Amino acid sequence: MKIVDARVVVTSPGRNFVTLKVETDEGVTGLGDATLNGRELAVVGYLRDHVVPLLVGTDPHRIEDTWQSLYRGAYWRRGPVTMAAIAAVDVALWDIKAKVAGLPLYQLLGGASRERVRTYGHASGRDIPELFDSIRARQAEGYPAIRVQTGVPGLERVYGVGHDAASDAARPVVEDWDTAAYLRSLPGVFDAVRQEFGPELVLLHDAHHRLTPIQAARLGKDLEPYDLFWLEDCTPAENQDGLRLVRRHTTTPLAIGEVFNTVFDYQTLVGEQLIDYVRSAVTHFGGVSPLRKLFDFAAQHQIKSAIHGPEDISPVGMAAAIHLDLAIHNFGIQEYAGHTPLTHEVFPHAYTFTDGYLHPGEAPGLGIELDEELASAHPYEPAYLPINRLQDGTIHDW
Ligand code: EZ4
Ligand code: CO
Repeated sequence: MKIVDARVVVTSPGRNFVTLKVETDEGVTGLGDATLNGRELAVVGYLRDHVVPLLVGTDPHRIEDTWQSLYRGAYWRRGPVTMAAIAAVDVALWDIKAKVAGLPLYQLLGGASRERVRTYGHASGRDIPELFDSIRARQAEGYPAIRVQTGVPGLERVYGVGHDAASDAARPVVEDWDTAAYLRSLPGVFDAVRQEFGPELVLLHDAHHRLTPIQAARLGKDLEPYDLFWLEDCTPAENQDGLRLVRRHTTTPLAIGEVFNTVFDYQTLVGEQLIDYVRSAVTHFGGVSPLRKLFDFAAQHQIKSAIHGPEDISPVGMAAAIHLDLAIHNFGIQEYAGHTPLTHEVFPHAYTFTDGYLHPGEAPGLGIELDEELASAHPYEPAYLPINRLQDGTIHDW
């Protein structure tokens, strides 16, 4: 079997998505997600100019060898553009192999370790009443766990709260930020949520990398009475050593990794069990092959999976995630923000979301298709995440 062509399709049925379609001489095709939110076209160029010419003529069954040749052969290792491009190839080749076998991908990954995949959804509100309404809406959709984000008194606009969360402007919107006000207000928000919704509702919170380790340690301690499932991205983790300080001071479980792209980003965090959940997405971590290795490494340290699942991971990336979620033993939870109805039309899929749980379905391969005609009717639109500035105008961490 040989790869005869590979094409990159960019479409924006709500968000921008980059999809690689690999074609073989036997007519079997495979899809992979290469969407890097806000830097989409850099990955398109990387794939079209430097990866597709190398793929044509190779054996699609040699997934590990192809991965190693793209990773090591590039000389320039790691980085989100490179790893998103390699991820798309890896996932497309797994799709092809599973289709040839006539099995859903999860069967090739060891088969189901559970009946269904638990998810969490997003609730947010500028104030407490709006937040409660949002939590009730997620509960009505069946979500068994809910991420809670709120406005901060004195701040006009906070990321992910009360407006379309991620990429929403052709130039970055400026949002303001005040860490002290955030640290003062958040414990009271969780106190109110617990009083209204009781002790059993599974609650999460994402700090979006905005704190120093000592601030994160304090927040983790202050949130302990509210029994969070996790506190996510409490501090920028390029400096993995910083998590030692956070960990020493709080028993609030910690989740990190949505911006990471190789196992090297996790060496200290996992090796010293400084976190409880690894957040990397198939799409940004080089594909199913390396993410499965990360989960095995994490399992040795009692750390579980929690694959990133915002709207800016395409349904192709989501399908790959759900197959892994079903198969691995140390599954924790799957983030699931859902997609626009048009996105579901552009990417018809076998996976289902029922009563807050996902299942990859039984179609051979990933169980996903791309309607190229509909995709081409919705071309790329420049879109960037907002940026944070402090009150004096200084740029702040995410
Ligand atoms: O900000 O996907 O946990 N989820 C998140 C997301 C990210 C966006 C960035 O593109 O933090 O909302
Ligand atoms: Co996050």
